[in-house]
Amino acid sequence: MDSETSGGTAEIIRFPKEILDFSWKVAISTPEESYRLGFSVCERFNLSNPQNMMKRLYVKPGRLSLGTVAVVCLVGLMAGRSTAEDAKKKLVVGFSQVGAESQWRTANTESIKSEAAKRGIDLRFSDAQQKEENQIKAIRSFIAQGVDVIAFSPVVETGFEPVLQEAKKAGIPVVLSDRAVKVSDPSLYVSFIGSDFIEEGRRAANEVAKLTGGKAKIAELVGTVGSAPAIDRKKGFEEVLTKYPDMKIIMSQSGDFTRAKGKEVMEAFLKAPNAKDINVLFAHNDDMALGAIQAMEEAGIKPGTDIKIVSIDGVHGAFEAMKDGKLNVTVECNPLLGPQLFDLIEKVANKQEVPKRVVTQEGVYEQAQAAAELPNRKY
Ligand code: GYE
Repeated sequence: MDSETSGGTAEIIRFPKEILDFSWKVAISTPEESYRLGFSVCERFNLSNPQNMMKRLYVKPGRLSLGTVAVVCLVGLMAGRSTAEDAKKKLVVGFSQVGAESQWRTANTESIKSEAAKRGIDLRFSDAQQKEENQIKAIRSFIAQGVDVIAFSPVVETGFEPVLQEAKKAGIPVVLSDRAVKVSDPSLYVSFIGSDFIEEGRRAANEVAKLTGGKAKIAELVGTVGSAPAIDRKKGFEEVLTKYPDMKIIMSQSGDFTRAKGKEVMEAFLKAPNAKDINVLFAHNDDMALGAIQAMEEAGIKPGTDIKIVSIDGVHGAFEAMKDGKLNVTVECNPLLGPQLFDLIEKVANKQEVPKRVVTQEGVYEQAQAAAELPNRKY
């Protein structure tokens, strides 16, 4: 008999040997032993209030009848328990993550996994290693598994329309986490939770203006090409630059949101003929800024002083670098989306109304605040 579908008695059928063993041992034991045995079985099966139950059994006369009563009680309690469990079927969620490219991402993954565990959700987690094709494959596999809800953080904005149509056809709702997609049919996802990346870009540019008095020759380390945060952070940053005629981006290249590529691209920037003009680095995330700091130090340049650095995320490493005077500003982007994400997912699974867009709350941190703020940072 299939225990998932058969209701109360299925749980009993799963443990017949333990039940029989218990019944037999109780029948041949002294009352004290039977009490102890019964107590341990109650604990083994996680039955509620074993103490009371065994007290009740203990006062029954005769060892054989005690054993019988014990088994009957156990059967009843376990049947009740499994019925309750069946009624509360686990929610199955498929989550396709971008990868493990940055400290931000690692914190985001941890937040999602721990929140799912806390809520007893069956999370099918898949890491796309920053490749869109892996993500499409993962989503297809979630559809084939018949999960209740699909959530994902799209590596890039475009190219997901066909697979999202497949999910829609299968009747599986999709929630976007952290990054957006561009689709012609907005009904292909139910909700999108994440930061306002355009606003982050604006905040970064305002900080550059503050640091330089509005005179900046900027090298820009762009995030993953085609990703929502790279597109929108650039957009917000450039929007503010239009107000400052003496602030210009003089070099711009993608470092794919990783520390290693951030370092590599910064090395190339520093070899350019106009490298001496750079007085600001704007990095679309902290990891790339941290890689660039290393490149500057190796080239004998003082990061944070010779070249001012503004980046986005607010990870621990950025606060450490600010404390050491090597990074000037980090614009916060909160990765701890787990609790809010699963609030949304649970509502979606229960067919409740959810907002199409949920924006996370974030701040900006300057060097002078770093030491005091560091112990409070959760990622
Ligand atoms: O800024 C970066 C990560 O999508 C907001 O992705 C996220 C970005 C984050 O790799 O560090």
